[in-house]
This record gives sequence, C-alpha cells and structure tokens, in this order.
Amino acid sequence: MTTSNETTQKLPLTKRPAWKALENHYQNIHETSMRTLFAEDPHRGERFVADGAGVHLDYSKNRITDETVQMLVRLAVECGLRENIDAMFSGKKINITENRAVLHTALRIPRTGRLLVDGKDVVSEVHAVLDRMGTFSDKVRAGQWRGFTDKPIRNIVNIGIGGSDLGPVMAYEALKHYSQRNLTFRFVSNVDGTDFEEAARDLNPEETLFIVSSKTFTTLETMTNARTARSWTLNALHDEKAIARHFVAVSTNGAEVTKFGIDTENMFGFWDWVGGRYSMDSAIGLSTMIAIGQDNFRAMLAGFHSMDEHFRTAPFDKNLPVLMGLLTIWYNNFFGAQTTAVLPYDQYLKRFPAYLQQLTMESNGKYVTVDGKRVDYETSPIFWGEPGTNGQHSFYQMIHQGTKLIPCDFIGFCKPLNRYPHHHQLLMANMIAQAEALAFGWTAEQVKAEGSPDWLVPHRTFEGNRPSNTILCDELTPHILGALVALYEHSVFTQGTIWNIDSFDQWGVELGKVLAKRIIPELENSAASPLGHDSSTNALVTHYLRVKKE
Ligand code: G6Q
Repeated sequence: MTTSNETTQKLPLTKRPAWKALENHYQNIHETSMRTLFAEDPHRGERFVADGAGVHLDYSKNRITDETVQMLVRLAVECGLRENIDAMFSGKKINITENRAVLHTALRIPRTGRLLVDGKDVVSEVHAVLDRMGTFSDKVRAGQWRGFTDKPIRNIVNIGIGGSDLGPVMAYEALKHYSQRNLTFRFVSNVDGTDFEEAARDLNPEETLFIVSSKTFTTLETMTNARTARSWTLNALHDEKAIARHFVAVSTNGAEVTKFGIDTENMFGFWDWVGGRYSMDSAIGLSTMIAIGQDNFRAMLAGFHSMDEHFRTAPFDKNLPVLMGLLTIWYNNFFGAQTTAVLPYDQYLKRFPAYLQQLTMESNGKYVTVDGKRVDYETSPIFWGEPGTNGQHSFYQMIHQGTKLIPCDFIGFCKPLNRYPHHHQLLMANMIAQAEALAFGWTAEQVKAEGSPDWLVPHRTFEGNRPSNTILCDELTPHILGALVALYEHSVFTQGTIWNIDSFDQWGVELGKVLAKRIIPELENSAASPLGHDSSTNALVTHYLRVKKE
C-alpha cells in the first residue's frame, strides 16, 4: 500500500506541501525582527536549544518560530530523511553514482557491535585495523619503531591530499593539546614542490617516517610527493631496504602499495564504503593516532558514535544535525543566503573551517539530483570562516553591516586548555557578544543616546536580525571533536537528503584532472605544437614555455 508520505516523496521538492508552506511562511516572517521574537517570548533563549553527545546548541538567535521548526521538520519527513538515515546506517548503497554503501558510521561502532555488509561483519574488520594501528602507533610513540640506522623515529610526515589530508591536519591541530610533544608532525599535500621542501628542510631522514595516505594510491599529487620523499630518503640512506623502515601506507589498494615498494605488512587498510572526506576516523587517521595515542583516538571515535546515535534516534525537532541542516535549508533556499560562516572561538580549531569546506561543498555542491535531473533550487552554500577573535578584526564588518545575509555558527568551549583563564574569559565574552550584536543590533535611538552627531548615526547603527547558532561544549576533548565532526557530517547528510542529491560522490573534481594530463606533456616538451586548446589556453601555455626558456 502506498502511504501519503510516499506519494508526497514522488513530487518534485518545490511542489511538496511542506516546501509550499515554508514559502508562504517566509513571506509572513521575513520582516519580523529577532528583537520582537525575543520580546514576545521571554523564554525563547531557553526553549530553542538542543543537547546531544556533549554538544549544546542554542539556535534561538535564528529568524524562526515554533511554526518554522515544525514546517522544516515536516519537510524533512516529506523528503524521506528517516528512511534515508536508516538506509545509510544499514549499509544500503546510497552513493548511487559510485554504487557504494556509505558507512563511515561503521568506523566508530564499538567493538561489541555488529554490522553485516554483504554477509561480512564490518565491525570486527574495523577493530582489527584499529588494533594494528594501535600497536604501530604505540611503537612509534615509545621510540621502538627505529629507522634504518637504528635511530628512533621523531618526525612523522603525512603525505595525502583532499580527504586524505584535511581531516588529519585538522585533527592534529585540534587535538595538539593531547599530542606527544617530542614528536614532530608535518603534512604535505600540494603538488607544489615548496610544500615538500618546506616540510622536510629541517628534518633528518634517519628519524623521519612518511605515511603515504591515499585511498586509491594513484592520486597525482600524493604519488608525486611520495616519490620525492622516497628519493629524499634514499639520497641520505643509500639503500632500498631503508624504505620499509621509513614508509608506511594507508590505502585500499594493496597492489599499488606493493608496486611503490611498501611492504603490505606496513599497510593499513580501509574500505570502499568510506568516502575520502569522511575518512579521518579510519586508518587515514594514523597520524592522529600516533600524535594523541590510541586511547585518545578511541575516545574520539566514541564521540563520533555518540553523535551518530543521537542523529539516528533523537526526534527531528531535538536532533542537532537535523536542526542545523534544516536551518541551512531555511536560509539558503528561502532567504537566499549564499554563504555560511563557521567561527570557532578556539585556536586549536583553526583548520576546522577548511575541513568543513570540503565536507560541505564537495558533498553538496551539485546541480544534479540522484535521478540525473537539473535542480530548480539552490544547493550547498559556500562555507567559510576563521577562528575568533581574529575574524572580528577583519571580515565581521560585513557580517554586521554588509548587504548580504550570512548565517553564522559560533563554536566555543566553557573550559580552556591553556593556562590563561583570563584570556579565555575575554575570548568567550567576545563570542557571546558577537551573537548578541548580530541578533539585536544597535538602534539609531541607542546611537543617538550615546551622543553621536546626527550625520554619524546611520554609520553607527546596526540593524541586527542576523542569524546565528551557538555551539557550546564543556572542553575541547577528543570525544567532543568526534561529536562535532559527526554533527556536521550528519547536517550535510540532512541537507543532501532534502536536495535529493548524492552527497557522497565528487565528479566535479574530475574534469580538471583530465585536462591537466593533456597539458603536462605540453609544458614538459617545449617543442609540442600545434596546441589544440582554445586561444586563451594556448596563449598561456606558450607564454609559460617562452619564459621558462629565457
Ligand atoms: C574526498 C575526495 C577527495 C580524495 C582525494 C584523495 O571525498 O574523494 O578529496 O580524498 O582526491 O584521494 P586518495 O585518497 O585516493 O589519494
């Protein structure tokens, strides 16, 4: 029997009853100010909050009412979010263009759990790899993993790009407080030789371990950097046997790893159901585990898992990732907001916005639905941001007084990890004040009352009504980092479900790679002619070759 929701799900997104209702609702509400909303409901700040996995979300400073939340939740229901969550967690092949399951959530199921995929229990496989990673990282941390000349390893260089780099760098920076400080960590990603050169220039090859992280083990940038690292090592150690002591691989491609010369004994595997940008909690996190130790790494996985469970089980109107995903839809699709700013008030989270850029935009920056049709609505906003308070002294001007609506996510912690509590109070006071200023502004009357001359009043007035979420956690622990990353992963999933797109493929990065392959020989061989591109591309290649020759 077909249910009414199944019938609704067959309608195009913009024809669904909840979408239509939200369009009407937007007309009624978009001129209402948050000043009014707060004045009408003195408990608003205590009501529009949600908690899960140790994360507290205050979403009261949004341009919403109870009705808005109800309608957004209805939209989620009409778009089959419940069914899609179940499909993802149970291992259905929801990455339809690559015919793959999407099971990063299986990477953090506790050891006692079980999940069958194609008849195999993936949980035991996951934990077997984690155990091997644990043994290896313990050895490195204890100085027992020795280099070819018997010196202990002191430097760990992760070579990877995209999903095999951004997660490891972000997690290393975020959890530096917990890291073993006598080890040096570097991350090389760019094919620009400067990246390798600067990362390696002060390192002793005898004490350096390279982790070549690549799901496919064929990525141009990573393999170029890995080969350079190999020569750099051999130039110093003069023996092929040194490679086994100084190189390990994280990959799903054993054949290519062997071809490169790394013994598969020293390879840590994962599975095709882990997407690159969802892989920091797989073996791709080996550098993280070496930095913070296996217990902390497992605590991070537990944090991921508790947010997974919250997402899977909490009612949508109390569900942090669902609420955040739906609020993104509200501003992106009804208010026409083009971007979202992510503003962590914690120096350790300085790479979090960059990490989220890939997670959000590579997942949902798509104009084709799962059925191959062009969308007639906006998909992913642009995510960007910098840690507070630095941003306050640069781009916040535009968030406060610019012509664009920029919803913000503030992220802060009640307890600092440094020894300067006074700094922390200033930091947190600034974060809380920014959200307040954005929501309520500063009226012309208030400016006048401060004694401003009339001509200056418009410049000093803040109209307010600028939305933000405030995410407040107790302390930046490995557990909380896992929960925060999972929060955004599932918010992205919620959005992708509403937009009916495949959030797990990334065809948009392919064309550039293909065209670069054509241009590489042209730049290597100055005699190449005639060039077969458009006139601009031909001229750029010619210009480059001429200057190079000079
Ligand atoms: C992420 C993408 C992409 C990928 C890199 C590196 O979701 O798939 O960023 O992680 O292209 O790929 P390899 O790990 O295969 O080198």
